[in-house]
Amino acid sequence: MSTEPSTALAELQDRCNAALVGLLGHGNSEFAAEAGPHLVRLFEASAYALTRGGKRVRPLLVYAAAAAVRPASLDAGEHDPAGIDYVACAAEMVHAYSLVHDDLPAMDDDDLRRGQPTTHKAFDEATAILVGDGLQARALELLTDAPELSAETRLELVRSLAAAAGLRGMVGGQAIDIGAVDQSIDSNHLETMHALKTGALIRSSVAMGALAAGASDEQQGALDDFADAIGLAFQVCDDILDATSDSETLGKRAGADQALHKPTYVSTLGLEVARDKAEGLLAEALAALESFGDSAALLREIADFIVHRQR
Ligand code: GRG
Repeated sequence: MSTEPSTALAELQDRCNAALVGLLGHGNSEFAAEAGPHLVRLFEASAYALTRGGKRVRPLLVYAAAAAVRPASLDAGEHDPAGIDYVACAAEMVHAYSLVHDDLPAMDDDDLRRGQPTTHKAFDEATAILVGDGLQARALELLTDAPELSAETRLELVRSLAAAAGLRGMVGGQAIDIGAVDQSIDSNHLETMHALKTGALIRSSVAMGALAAGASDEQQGALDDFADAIGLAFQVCDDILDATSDSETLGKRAGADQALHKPTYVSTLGLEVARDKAEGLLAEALAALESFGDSAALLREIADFIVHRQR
């Protein structure tokens, strides 16, 4: 059981952090400086939202899924970001955008994120909206530019990420979430909401890593099963942490779901059943990886970390 990422995962987090800085800023600082102080500020706000803190779960899933299919896919990229880094960063950019918008007054209205003031507090609301819009667009641009990948693969990657982020994915789930405030919903309805709001991007991160590494249909199917189970486990654990931890440990407001009258796995199932559910989903996720043998070691470590993390 691991509450912190293993050394291998920490190295991939570092790799992703370096790539994020390069791929957000590449060629942009001169461009922004020429365009004036407002654009410079927007780039600063984008870097603030993207590069400060965060567990990097989605990029880790991209790297680990690629490694499960083709371990050599992680070999390059020590200096210049490789194709897989572009894909990992695209997943993180969409995630970071969703957090910036989720924290806005019209959404959850939060002041704290990743242990720092939320982007609209550190900058202003209009800037935070533009940061989200810009990060989402940049993510798709990265997929179209990803080196070493064929045009067909890039197109499939764009399709996967755009679908996961959109009306039938994360944004659709957010709409259900907003509508569920003050409502008591059954666990099936809760599952549908989270499959879209949180699960779709997690599923796409795994699928994109596999796609970039040239997965067969059979491998992709097994990884979808893994992703569905671990995506739901991620949300169950997020609800448990929201109910049981504190804001300093989480780096975001603890107890937010209860304060906002949102139904959660804890409010719907109770704490103990929610904990059992998370462990059951972890077992399901690990079972889906059986055919991969040792090449899925990183995916197993991430799954364990997702379920046993403290923040
Ligand atoms: C307003 C146009 C518009 C769109 C809104 C806000 C939004 C789209 C969707 C919300 C999706 C969302 C924020 C889901 C929450 C998922 C979740 C549990 C996030 C926390 O993820 P972690 O724990 O965070 O991986 P770190 O900070 O570690 O990256």
